[in-house]
Amino acid sequence: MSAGAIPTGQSHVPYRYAIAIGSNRRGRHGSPEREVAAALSALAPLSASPIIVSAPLGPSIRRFANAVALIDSAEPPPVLLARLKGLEQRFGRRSGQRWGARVIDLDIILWSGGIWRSTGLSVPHVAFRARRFVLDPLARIAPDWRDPQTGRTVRQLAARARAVDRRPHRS
Ligand code: A4P
Ligand code: MG
Repeated sequence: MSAGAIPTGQSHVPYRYAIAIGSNRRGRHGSPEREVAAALSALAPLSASPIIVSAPLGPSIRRFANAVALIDSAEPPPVLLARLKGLEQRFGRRSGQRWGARVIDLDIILWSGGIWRSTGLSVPHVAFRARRFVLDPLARIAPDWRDPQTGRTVRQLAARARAVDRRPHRS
């Protein structure tokens, strides 16, 4: 296990993952908040953050519901990603425009194995350090998890992202 990883404690399952969940479109479960709640149930997490509402980052105009879940799994990252994509399909996510409105988006943020890079998959997630809609809920459930790339804890990354948000904007 690399230095940036967190131990999985007494668990018999080899890997721990932090999964970010986002929705900004109604689906068969109802509102985006309900879609996120249903995804949390489907993932059967060890722990789950509260569901937050966040302003959209990027071109979408619809507000998002977001949450983060911690799960233990024997699946290596590409196998877990395939399962998450299957779950997105079951929730009725249509493929198409990147960053478009979506019933559910499931991203792997961190895993206990440190850094993973393969075609179409990077863990840690490349953008999570700048995203309060990931860091704020993640800090509620895993503040001491260390990012293996920067050596910073989730608590520190969340504080930095908040500080960036507070900076006066120049136009
Ligand atoms: N991929 C690479 N690394 C990963 C990873 N760690 N986890 C690849 C998951 N997927 C990963 O993702 C595109 C491809 O990224 C995947 O096929 C996978 O091989 P996608 O989910 O199919 O498409 P996407 O969601 O449109 O792209 P992406 O990159 O996940 O979008 P983002 O960056 O997550 O942005 N604003 C708020 N407030 N809240 C949000 O949740 N989400 C987005 C989506 C934009 N703005 C938002 C939110
Ligand atoms: Mg995604």
